Amino acid sequence: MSMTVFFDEAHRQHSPKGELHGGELVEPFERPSRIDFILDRLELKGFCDIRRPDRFDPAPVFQLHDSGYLNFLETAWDDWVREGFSGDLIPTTIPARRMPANHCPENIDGKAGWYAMAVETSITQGTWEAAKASCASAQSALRHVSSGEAECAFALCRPPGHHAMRDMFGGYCFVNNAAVAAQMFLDSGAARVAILDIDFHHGNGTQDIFYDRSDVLFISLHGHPKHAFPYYSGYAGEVGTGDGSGYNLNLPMGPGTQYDEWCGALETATGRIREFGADALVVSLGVDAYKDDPISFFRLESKDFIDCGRRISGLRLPTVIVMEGGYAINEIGVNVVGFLEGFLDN
Ligand code: Q9C
Ligand code: ZN
Repeated sequence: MSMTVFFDEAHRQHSPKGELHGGELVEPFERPSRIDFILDRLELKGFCDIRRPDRFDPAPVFQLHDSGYLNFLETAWDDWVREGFSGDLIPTTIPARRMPANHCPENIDGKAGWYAMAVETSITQGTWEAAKASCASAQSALRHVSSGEAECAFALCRPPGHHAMRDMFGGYCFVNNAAVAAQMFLDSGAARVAILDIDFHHGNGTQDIFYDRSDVLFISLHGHPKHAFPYYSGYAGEVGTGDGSGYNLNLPMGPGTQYDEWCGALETATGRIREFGADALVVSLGVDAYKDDPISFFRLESKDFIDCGRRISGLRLPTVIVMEGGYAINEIGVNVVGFLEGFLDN
């Protein structure tokens, strides 16, 4: 088995000056250099098939996301500049509990808050271009696998996607790349697709998009929302609704969780995927469960990502691996590529 990597330099166009963190604007944790560290490690480890994605296909994106939301992403920066602002676009107000919130505002600050699920994520001039290019990588990886050309592929997406809901951005995410890949697996003939999200944070966006559907099983291993972003989503009691009831599985874990416990949750997840009878798999690969991640609280070691990749590979499914989070940038390459090596080694 080999692993083709899809990646687009256009990710650099999303480079906000600041992230609202601890009452200050700090250099964003989700920064362009994350990709450089991963590319360096891929090269060192002999992953030489690195391709630029081909065209961005808007159709599955419009199928999963709200058109008003996508239009907002496309026009937000120009509206912000027209309003006379020159800093990063960060909304100040969000529709909070018990506000009627029946109308999307025309004012750009209000509009940005309407479409936000959190306010740490800045929008800049090139954000929409970068988000489309990121999604295009997931789409090309998907075509590479669904065509039967390969058993697996790695979409080195940036910005990430799993916090992006049907009509909301946040958590550094704008377009839900993993959800788009899953939908495209279905559109190319799969009957049942599983999404396994091993990023430290709950994949609230992916959960939101598929919450009422039984053709996509969503499973997330994450820091317990009592203590971790996104705080208002990710509890074990969130199991899906309507047709989707029983097709959403949240496995939250507490501060200090180590690989023995985490791996038990992973085994629960793979068992559920087998029982579901998935015929394709999307992995939301964040490596922020790593022990030294600056914004997370699990204690996985670098070798654990290798073992994790090996176990997921044991499902023997056509698989698209989509890059999500990971902020310990000095080790991000080792951890991501370790996962890929473990996956290929099985
Ligand atoms: N002030 C992903 O890993 N809040 N997103 C962090 C630091 C946002 C993480 C708290 C975390 C978002 C894709
Ligand atoms: Zn994360």
